[in-house]
Amino acid sequence: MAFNLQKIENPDFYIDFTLRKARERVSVKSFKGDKVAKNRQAELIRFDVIDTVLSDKLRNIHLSYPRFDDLTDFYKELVKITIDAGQYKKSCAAIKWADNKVSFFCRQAKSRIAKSRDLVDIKKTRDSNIGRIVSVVKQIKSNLKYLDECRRVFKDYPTIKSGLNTIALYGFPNVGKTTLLTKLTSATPEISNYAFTTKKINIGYHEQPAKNIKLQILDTPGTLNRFNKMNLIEKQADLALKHCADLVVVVLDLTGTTYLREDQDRLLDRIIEIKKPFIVYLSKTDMMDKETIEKLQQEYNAAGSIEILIDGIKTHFKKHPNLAI
Ligand SMILES: Nc1nc2c(ncn2[C@@H]2O[C@H](COP(=O)(O)OP(=O)(O)OP(=O)(O)O)[C@@H](O)[C@H]2O)c(=O)[nH]1
Ligand SMILES: [Mg+2]
Repeated sequence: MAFNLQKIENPDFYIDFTLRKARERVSVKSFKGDKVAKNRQAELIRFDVIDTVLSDKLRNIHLSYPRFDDLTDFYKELVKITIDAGQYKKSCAAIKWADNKVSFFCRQAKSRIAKSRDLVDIKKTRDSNIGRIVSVVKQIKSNLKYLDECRRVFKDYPTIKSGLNTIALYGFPNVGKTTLLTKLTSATPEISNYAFTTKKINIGYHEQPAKNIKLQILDTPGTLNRFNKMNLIEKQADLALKHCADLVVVVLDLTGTTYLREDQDRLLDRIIEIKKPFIVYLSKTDMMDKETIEKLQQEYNAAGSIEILIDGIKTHFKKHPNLAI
């Protein structure tokens, strides 16, 4: 999972859980002094428990759900296309507001109870502040619900690490991108002889510790030449390409068994348009004769084997002194 998020419950769950914990704590304590003193001690403990337990729950939510502004560009864009970013921000802020309010009412109640010499006043203070706390938590009902909906969407986000040399495998459906990922890394995603097998971004790591090489390789779902009417899966691939890839490997299947060469050529224009460095890789060369491979290698300045591709990748990253390779 890209974000480590906990399941969110409804307000009644948090309220019941907290008040029960507070009741349990108060009931096991024995208090000293007259009736007023005993009640005062009990209610001070009750609000201590309410503050700790409820704030803990709310704080866990607003700390674990990432602030939109802290997200990388890739996740910001992904959030924008998969959920309502405005409503997400508002919901996070509402949880924080509720957390502060709960603590405020607990402090207010404790301060008044500590000074009170009157049993009725102590009970009144307790009931009115518990009432306010319950009302605060009920007020964020729709925000809690929305954040839990977001959690279900976030669950399917790819976990793309920042700070690693990242390569995106890009190309038409069925051309052999996932097969290439399995040759470069130990990832084992599904490979099938039909288009659109890959429906999410598969991630693998190519590591050669002795040579200080660590590459993050993103196998993107197959794309077609329809940049203005992409579905969500294609949009994800496009975002990974734009925001995460330091280098793109364009996988071309020029065996004539899948897509037309002219159509596949247009993907190269796309890469040039978004100004990404790229290497062309010819897949399925075992289905071609030697002369054809040599001709295509020259025409596209392409890698016609996995060894040549790895050499090309190394050469590319060596030219970037900031990168680890
Ligand atoms: N002969 C041969 N077949 C290959 C090669 N690479 C892939 N294939 C076959 O081509 C088909 C598609 O391979 P995938 O790796 O799933 O292709 P993909 O580009 O990831 O496909 P999508 O996920 O649908 O976009 C499978 O049947 C593979 O076995 C290759 O180098 N040679
Ligand atoms: Mg695939």
